[in-house]
Amino acid sequence: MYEPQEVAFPSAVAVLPGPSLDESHAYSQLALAGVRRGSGASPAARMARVFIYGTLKRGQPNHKVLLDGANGRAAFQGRGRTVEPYPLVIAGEHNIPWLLNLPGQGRRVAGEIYVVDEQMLSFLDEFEGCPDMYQRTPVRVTVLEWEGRQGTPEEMPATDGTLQCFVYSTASYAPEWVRLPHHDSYDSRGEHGLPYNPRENR
Ligand code: PCA
Repeated sequence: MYEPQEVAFPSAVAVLPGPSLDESHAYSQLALAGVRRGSGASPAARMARVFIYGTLKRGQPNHKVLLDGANGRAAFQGRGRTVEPYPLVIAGEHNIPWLLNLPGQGRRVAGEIYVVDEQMLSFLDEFEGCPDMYQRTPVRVTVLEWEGRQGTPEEMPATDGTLQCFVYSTASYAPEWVRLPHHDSYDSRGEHGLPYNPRENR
């Protein structure tokens, strides 16, 4: 478990430090613009940034779970690409996208950056079968488009244009998956011809 970092609002200006992948930096230190806390939440409720590259993206089959307030809160902040390349493959009988935790192989992967509350983070852990199927790991992302709230420097990318986020990647995959085609931007209906099979159809 992680210790919540209590930071007085709004004085802290947290510029994310360099290349360290200490996962604590994937947590936002402030309550977030566009994400209202539930009435029972503490004022220091911690938010986390998540890099979404697969079926949770806008227009993809599972995006609706991010919009459902019953799961918690999620706010779109922008788009980016992983700093490191990773193999993003579509595998298994249900054509599921997987970011293999092999930094340095594959391609720089495009995705969306969200800030989520702890309820949504727990929901996503469960939804993604974490830690058995995917593991939630830190990743550094180059921000390409930013819609985070103006005037909150805490939430902006560091001066080098990168942000640290969580990502659902996997280290528990069949070895032959590394040899599947590597994608750089997932679309269930892409030319690969491997549309995602939604859970309700399985
Ligand atoms: N859902 C997560 C991981 C892969 C998937 O389909 C995502 O969209 O980032």
